Amino acid sequence: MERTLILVKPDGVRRALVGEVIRRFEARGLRLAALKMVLAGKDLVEKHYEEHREKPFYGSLVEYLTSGPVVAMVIEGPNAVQASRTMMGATNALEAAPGTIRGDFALSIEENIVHGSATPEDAQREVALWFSPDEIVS
Ligand code: IDP
Ligand code: MG
Repeated sequence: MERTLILVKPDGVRRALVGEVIRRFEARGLRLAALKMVLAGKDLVEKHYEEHREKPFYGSLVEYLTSGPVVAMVIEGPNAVQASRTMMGATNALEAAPGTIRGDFALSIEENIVHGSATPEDAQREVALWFSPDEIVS
């Protein structure tokens, strides 16, 4: 059993893909353990993406993530991190395989609909960053 953090990013919310993203994870057998809509502040997003602080796209990335509400969720199941990453597809949506969320709904390397933790260690850190323990339902 594993938990991971998923965000429907502001472009996904604007394009009304929240239900579609949740539907796919649930249909696959991953269980929702927490769910909320958040207008994320700069501080939270900067912490979330701190690994990218030195990248040339960091400023633009933080602006994108704070450009509107995101829907944050914790999903759980066996190998939830790997399973959800595979379902999301490649970071560059142009290269994401059809059948993946990014491959079906996006074309951009930046505006790519969803975030999912990349490793179980990242997942632990990110779940704790976005949710307090009492918001997660076992
Ligand atoms: P991931 O979301 O697939 O884990 P990361 O490399 O962790 O990809 O990058 C985080 C986010 O930063 C991406 O989802 C995307 O929104 C954005 N991003 C990544 N690489 C680039 C880039 O080269 N240009 C612009 N935005 C990028
Ligand atoms: Mg990443």
